[in-house]
Amino acid sequence: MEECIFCKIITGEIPSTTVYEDETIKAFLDISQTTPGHTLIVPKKHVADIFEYDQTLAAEVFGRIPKIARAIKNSDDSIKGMNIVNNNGAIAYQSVFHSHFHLIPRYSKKDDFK
Ligand code: DGP
Repeated sequence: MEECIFCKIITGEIPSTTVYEDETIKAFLDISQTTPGHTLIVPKKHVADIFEYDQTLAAEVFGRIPKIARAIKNSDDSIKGMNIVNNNGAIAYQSVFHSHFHLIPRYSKKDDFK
């Protein structure tokens, strides 16, 4: 996918701050930090949205979320919880059409929710 921003981030053509990476996924900081540590988990295979996942890709991507979520939480004692969000389709506020999961750390009951 030549024009896909996230494909370019995966190849390193566009710089990003990597949180975690293996053969299947890359996790990097969202350019627009809803809260500090806001991370995107992106499959390296270009799939537009969740409707394009097969069982194998679903297991690979979903299976890695808890480990990355734990690593983010363990990196900062003040993180109390996390929103895990996946937008599918423009109508559901997806803006980058390479599937991804948002991990948004929460710091207190009334944190800096944007
Ligand atoms: P969504 O609206 O769910 O499709 O989220 C797309 C997210 O991608 C949005 O929170 C901003 C982020 N984003 C867009 N372009 C870039 C970029 O070039 N680098 C990084 N790190 N994040 C980006």
